[in-house]
Amino acid sequence: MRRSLLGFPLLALVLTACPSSNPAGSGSISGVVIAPGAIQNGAAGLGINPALRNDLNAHRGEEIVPGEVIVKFKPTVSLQSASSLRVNGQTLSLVRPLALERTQLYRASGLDTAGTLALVERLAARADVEYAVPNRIWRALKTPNDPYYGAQWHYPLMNLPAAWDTTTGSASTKVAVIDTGILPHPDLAGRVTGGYDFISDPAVAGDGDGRDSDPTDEGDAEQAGEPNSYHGTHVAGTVGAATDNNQGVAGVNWAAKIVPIRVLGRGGGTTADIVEAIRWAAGGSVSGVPANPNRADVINLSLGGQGSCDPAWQEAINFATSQGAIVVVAAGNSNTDASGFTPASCQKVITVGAVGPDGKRAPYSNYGPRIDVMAAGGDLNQTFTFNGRSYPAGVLSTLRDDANQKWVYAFYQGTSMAAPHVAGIVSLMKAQAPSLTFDQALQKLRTSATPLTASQCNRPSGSDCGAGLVDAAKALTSGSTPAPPPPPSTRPVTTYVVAFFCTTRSCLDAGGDLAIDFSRSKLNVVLQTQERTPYSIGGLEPGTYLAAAFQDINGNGEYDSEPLGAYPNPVRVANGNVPNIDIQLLPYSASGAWAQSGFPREQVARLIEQKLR
Ligand SMILES: [Ca+2]
Ligand SMILES: [Ca+2]
Ligand SMILES: [Ca+2]
Ligand SMILES: [Ca+2]
Repeated sequence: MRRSLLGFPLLALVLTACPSSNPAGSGSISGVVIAPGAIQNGAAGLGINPALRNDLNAHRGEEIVPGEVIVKFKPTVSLQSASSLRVNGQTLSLVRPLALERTQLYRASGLDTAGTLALVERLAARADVEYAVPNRIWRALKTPNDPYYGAQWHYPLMNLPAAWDTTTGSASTKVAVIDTGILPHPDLAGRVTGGYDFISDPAVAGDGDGRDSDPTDEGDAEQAGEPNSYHGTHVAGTVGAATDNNQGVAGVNWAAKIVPIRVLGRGGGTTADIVEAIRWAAGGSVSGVPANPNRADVINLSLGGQGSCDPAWQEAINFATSQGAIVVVAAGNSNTDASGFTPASCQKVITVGAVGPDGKRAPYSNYGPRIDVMAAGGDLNQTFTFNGRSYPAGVLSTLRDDANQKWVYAFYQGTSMAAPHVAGIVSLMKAQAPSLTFDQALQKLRTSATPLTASQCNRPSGSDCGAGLVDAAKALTSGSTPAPPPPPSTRPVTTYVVAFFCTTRSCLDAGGDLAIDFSRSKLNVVLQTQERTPYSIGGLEPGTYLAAAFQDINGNGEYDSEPLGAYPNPVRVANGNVPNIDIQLLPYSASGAWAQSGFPREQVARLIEQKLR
């Protein structure tokens, strides 16, 4: 069985062995390169803080070694004379000098934690002491054992490992994911409960009927040849993939149940279906639909579109909030003010913008006064390295590769990916405080966030990125928390768009193989910065072309086996421009499933090399 690239059989080609360059024509094609996952309808490092303060309150609640104190003396003191100290009726004997200037570790016997802290306070008050601190016990932050966890840079960026030391969630918390439905991905096993399919139009639903109790994702591709996004499965995996199970990826919440509610099918979803889904998610009744036994504590809406919030949306959200559900929404991916988007502009929602791996606003993310907080949404135009392999810096979660019929883990970018991080964190907050209200959750998220500067937000003011990047550890505790680890180092991605010259009108030869003359094909390099990045390839002689896109993820100057994408039909070019030849890149998987082994790598690489030289 031949592999196919969006319908094109891929095999060794009819090779025209004439590398001489042909005269350029006056034709061209243009369109946009679409990043993976764009949805229809818009849609144990220790961060040790040595706490050089002698404020006792700063150490309350910390785990310390009873009786042990670290003392730094002022420069005038001879350490020779400090082999023992007498303070507060206690004798402290020297344990050892520390590899810090004028600093020694002392121990007193018979002290409990409170006694030790009192001793620290007395020592700190001495004229010859620069500082005294308890010998605090630190533990490795909770990191899950999932093999691809290390590629999930987006969790440390939001300080989740430190948050997981406080809580990894509660099985009694429920998070409704209102999206394209769900697939039975093995790394979601045991994490999903209940749900419903609210798509009332059978043609949109693709499952042969209107509303039903099975929220399985039947696909959202509008036309044959387009990939299904399985967006809801990716979003659900971020909220709560099966975690610490030695498989795949980790999720934000390790215990909460995900309630999948399907509203987006072929070409998107409708206001009528979505507002009823929101109401039902929060425990409200909807005519013709059985009562929801899994009332949501948190509702994630990684969808939306242009237009300010209309009364139907607002009424549904008000109802959900009145029932105690906290609604988290994506800000939108149009690099514009979120106030012109729904549900981002609604009241009583937590509106989430996206940052890339560098903590800066992602180039696609909406901004403006309606943004509450920022979260990791990824930037597929940057790459990072994990275990010696380069990956695009998207958000890594659960997905399906239809072409190879495999469960995979793949990188998507978008505010759709940022929102479920926050929904997951709010669900962790709900595990700690089940009665947490919308206002309390929003306040806590905002006050604990790390503000973005104007430069980081790429706006005149950092406040266009709301209160800043969510810090999960700070949002979950009132005590001191370690700072998040530094972000991964990244490099930009190069995108190549190629117009392959076909030697037949179908681009196939009699045997069904691709019929391409590489010497008459043209290539362009595109700097991809948005969900939909314009491209054009000029100098085309009249003929039939196959338009495709590739990326160089590992920065070696050659395109990689994934991601790739192709326009599904041959393109006829005469002496003018052929517009709207839009190329959807397939997702990039951590597990390598989209690699198209039959594709003529060497020939395309040669084309790229010629262009780059
Ligand atoms: Ca149905
Ligand atoms: Ca269904
Ligand atoms: Ca897992
Ligand atoms: Ca490469």
